[in-house]
Order: sequence, then C-alpha cells, then structure tokens
Amino acid sequence: MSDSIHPASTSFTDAANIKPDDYERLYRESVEDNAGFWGRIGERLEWFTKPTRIKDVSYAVEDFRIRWYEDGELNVSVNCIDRHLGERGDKTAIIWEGDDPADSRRISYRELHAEVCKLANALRNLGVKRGDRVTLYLPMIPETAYAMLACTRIGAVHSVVFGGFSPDAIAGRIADCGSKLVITADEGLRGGKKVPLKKNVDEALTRAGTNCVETVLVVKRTGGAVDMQMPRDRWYEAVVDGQPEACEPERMGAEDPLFILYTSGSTGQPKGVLHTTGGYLVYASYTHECIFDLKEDDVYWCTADVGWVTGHSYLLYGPLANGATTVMFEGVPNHPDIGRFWDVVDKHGVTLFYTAPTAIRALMREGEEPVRKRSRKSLRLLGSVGEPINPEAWRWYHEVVGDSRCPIVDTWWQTETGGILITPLPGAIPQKPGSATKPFFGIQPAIVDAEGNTKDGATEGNLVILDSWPGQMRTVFGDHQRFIDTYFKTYPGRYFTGDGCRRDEDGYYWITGRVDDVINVSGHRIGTAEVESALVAHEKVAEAAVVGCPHDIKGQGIYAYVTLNAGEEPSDELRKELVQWVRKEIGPIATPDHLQWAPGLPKTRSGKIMRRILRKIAENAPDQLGDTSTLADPGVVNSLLEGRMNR
Ligand code: 6R9
Repeated sequence: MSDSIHPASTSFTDAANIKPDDYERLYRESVEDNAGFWGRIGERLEWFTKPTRIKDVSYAVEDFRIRWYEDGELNVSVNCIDRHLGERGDKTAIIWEGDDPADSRRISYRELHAEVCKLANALRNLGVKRGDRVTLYLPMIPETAYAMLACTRIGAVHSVVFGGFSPDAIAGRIADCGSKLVITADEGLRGGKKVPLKKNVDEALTRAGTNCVETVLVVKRTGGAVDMQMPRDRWYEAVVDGQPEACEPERMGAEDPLFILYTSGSTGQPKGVLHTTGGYLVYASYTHECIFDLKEDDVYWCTADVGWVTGHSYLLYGPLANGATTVMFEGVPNHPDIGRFWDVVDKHGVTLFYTAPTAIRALMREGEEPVRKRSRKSLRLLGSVGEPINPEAWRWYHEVVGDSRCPIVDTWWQTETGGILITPLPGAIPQKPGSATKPFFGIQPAIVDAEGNTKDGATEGNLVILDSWPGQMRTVFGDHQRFIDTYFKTYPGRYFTGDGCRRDEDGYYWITGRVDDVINVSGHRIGTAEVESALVAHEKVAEAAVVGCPHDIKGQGIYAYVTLNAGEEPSDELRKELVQWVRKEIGPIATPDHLQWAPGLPKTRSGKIMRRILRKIAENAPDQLGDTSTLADPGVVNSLLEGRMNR
C-alpha cells in the first residue's frame, strides 16, 4: 500500500521546470561530468570574478579537501538583492506574516536593499569586519532577514541561534565562535506568548567565555521592558537610523565562510557547521528552483524557523537568490486557531508550501474540517522536510491539504549538506508516500553495511554519499579534525550521513532514521550526549542515559534513564525538577518526555552503555532485547523492565 505510485498530473508536468524525460539524462550528465555540470550551473549567479577552477575535492583522510568555485569572487547579498533591482525592484521579496493575523507586511526587493544596506553600514561603524562572527538570537521578523543579509554584505559570518534555546546554549555557541556582536530583540511573540530574548542574552553574557561580545543590538519587537546595559547595548533602530541606503559589498572568495550553524551530533557538544559562500549559494538556489518548480509569480512559504538550516537555505538564501517572493511567518500553526496555516495560504495566495511532518501530524489530529473550511486553491506544490514522513501523514497531506492535486516533494537533507540531496523532482519523478525517492543532480548515494561494503540493488543499510556537491559543509568551526573524524572516518572515502536507508526495486530511497545517537524530535536534532550532560550536571544525579522513543506527533520523544547519587530518593517531585532542569539547561525542545529511575544501567564489561537495550525498553519491546550476555550485570535489564512498569 505504501508503495503506491503518484505521478504528477499532466497539467503540472507539462509546465514543470524539469520534465519526465529530463531527469535520467540530466542526472547521468551530472555525475559523468560533475565539474562540467556544476560549472554550468554556477553561471546562474552574478560573480565579480567568474570561477575557472570549479571542483577540487578529495575525501581521502590523509589528503582531505573540499573546494568549489575556488577562484570565483561574489557577494551573497548582491546575488539575493541587488541583481534583482533592475527587473524586480518593486516585486515583493518578503511577505511577513506576524503572530497576530492583523499584522502583516510586504517588503519589496528595493526596500530590502535599503534596509540591508543601512544595517550593513551600521555594523561596519560598530567595528564589525570581514570574517568577524555575529550571533543572531531573534524571532521571525524582517530584521532577522536584514541581519543575515547585512552580515553577508560586509563578509561577517553569522551564527543564528534558535530563539527557543536557553541562556546556557546561547553562551556555549557565542563562546565557541567568539562572536563580537549579538543581535536580538526585546521579546519574541509566538502564539500570543512573549519570549524574553534580551533577558536570555543578558544571562548568556554572564557566562564564561562570552566576554568576546562588544555590542548587543536590540530590535524593539513588543516594546516590553528590557535592561539596557550601556555602552554594550544599543537599540537597533537607533544605530540604523540615518545610515545611507547604499553600501559597498565586500568581494568575497567563493570559499570564504558564509555562516556557522550549530547542530547536534552523536557525541559531545553541538558542532559549528560551517558553510562557505559560492558553492552554498549555487546549491541552495538551484535546488530551490528545480525541486519547488519555482516560477516568477509563485508565492513560496517555508514554515521553518530561520534558526534551523531549512530557514537558511529555503526560507532566505535559495528563494531570494532566485528573485522569489518568500513568506516569513512569526507565529505557530494553532494560533489563533488550528486553521492558521490555511488562512495564511489564502490570505497571501501561497502556491508552494514547505513544512515538517510533525506539523502535519499535529494538524491531522484535529481533523479535516479546519482545512476544508479554507479554500487553498492557490496551492500547487507541497513539500516535507526534517524527518521521515509516515505514509498516513503523506496521504492526508496529499488528499486533504493538497486536494489530491499537488505533488509532494519529500526532501531529505541535513544541516551538513546545505541543501536537498534526495527528493522527487515534482514533474519528473512519480512519488511514493514515505519515500524521498531519487538523488538530486550530481548526488551519488550508496548503501553500505556495517563494514562499509557497498550493497547493490534493493537493500537496506547505512546511507553514504560518494562524491561532493557544492553545498556541502566545509568544516566544523575551530575543529577541522572533528569534521573529518565525524563524517569521513567511519567509511573511508565516503561521506557518512548518520542515517539508515532502504532502496527498493525501483531504485527509490527510503530514509529509515538516524543510526547514531541523535534523536529527531519534531524534526529538530538533539544529541543524547547533550541531554545526558545536562542531567548529570544536576547535583543529585550520578548517571544518565538518554534514548529516543516513538512519539505520535513529534516522531521521536526523549526517554531518559537516571541513576541518582547514593542517599538520594526518587520522587515525583524530583522527576519534575529534573525535567524542568533539562528545559532550562538546553531549551524546551529538549524536554524529556519520559524519565525513568535506573538503579543501574546496562553496560558492557568495558563500561559502554548498551543503548540498543535501553531503546527496546523505552519502546516497550522486551521480547526484542537481543543478546544481553555481554553485559557486565545482566540483572539490570529486569530491574529496568520492572521500573518501566512503575514509571
Ligand atoms: C534539513 C534538516 C537532518 C536529519 C537527517 C535525517 C532527518 C531530514 C528528512 C529526514 C527522512 C526526510 N531528515 N529530512 N529523514 N526524510 N525528508 O532537517 O536538517 O536538522 O540537520 O536534520 O533529519 O535523519 O539526518 P537537520
């Protein structure tokens, strides 16, 4: 049933950017002459100096390098704004839809240019130079787009920190990249509730390692009271006021850093994924045009927050590089009511809609009525990202949201990949509910077994990518060795994705989820190690082990096993306290769904926690525990199974 095939309608296909017959041919060309292909695609950008050296890549650990368009020079803000001014100056670049439905604005490319230039000038005046890092901790407001683009204009490297992260998490990210300046807002507004952004920044800046910050710019969003510490803190409006509406763009090398985005891995603290200028923009813009079948008059809406990579590549950079109209939504899907998404679709005539399975499942639970009540007739394509979409949710999305009229692009990619790697091309590749389908141009996926042997045909195993693409991350900021060790050592000569994958007899790829210690909660990555270290930082906790568990809405939930210090007694109060503690240490997205007391944890004789067993206990699948004979103390398993019942 889940293998049912959905080709796009002929009316969609006839007008599609990539036609059914084009895919196989273009794909073959793109891998046979990879550098030639990307050389041609690179011409879509405006370069100060055109690149002649297109690709220089080696995945060999001893001779490692990833370079694209190396000798080219360009500026991202020029590509996203200036070059559209001639023909699209009055076209709407950003439709901003506020938390309150009465609050919305349209910003033309010309206005965007003026705002970005003013802020870029202000940043230069504040001493921000090419290569300096700037941390953004902002809600979904136009100033956030201005800030990202203003950084690119002057060659500063932005690090956007999601507005749901705690002061500790912000501090860690500021300290790691040594930010000179932070841009935040007085408060954020989501679902009618205020989020104390400036206060969180203030707290973050009292932590160790954050004295690199010289200036904090504060956007007035709600007008709520904040504590301005002079001379460090400055109002955004005040520094921007009176600045010239033109600003000389920095000529950046294609391989100069563009941004850092922190993401969770299987070990240690989040890593600063670094993307560079030329390859990233070529890849984000080209994938956006092909995969969303972008046309000049489309109104494109990606519901992701700019704090995640999807908000970087497919809310901001890809669409603006393509001269598109992109919707930026400040609110949440259920405020003022559960029909908000479809109200926004009707209000702005959204044609291309891109969201996450967790949102679809949450809306699905509320029934068809709120969707059917809205017209949605403008929609012509739907997209999904962040986690595997279960076939039931896919069908609901297709039949109810899209009235069985819109193709669905189930796009698989990662923070590390910069852009989409496996996806349907909507007019060319028939969809199967739950499958990300086929590789994008130039992408060579392979499935390997635990030893790294390539498995051919219909098979299942770990997903690797054999060759580079322009949007690939270049390093972990400040720790290049960690980059190589994390992604290129497990299977030498190949990029390891961390995902499991099945390939069917039609060559379609089905992502089965992470095979490492990363939990995907509502499409957001949480490292088990991060939650564990937050828990053990509590004075009463001796040890903690965290695994993912199935969750109807979130996809995966967080299941924590906690061993208390000798003399401490488990209680419901302490359980609540620890759950709150994790929220405070990392942020609400890391809130454990379950917390079980564990007198002992299942460990091998060498002391490694056997998470496989903890996962099965969390899933309540005691019959699938597998071999427990290598445990130092097999008895702990029974006590954990009993503990689960009494949780
Ligand atoms: C873009 C983004 C990456 C992880 C990735 C995988 C999961 C993303 C998916 C998907 C199945 C899809 N993932 N898209 N799994 N189907 N269409 O989400 O980046 O936050 O770094 O997460 O998300 O497990 O490895 P990021």
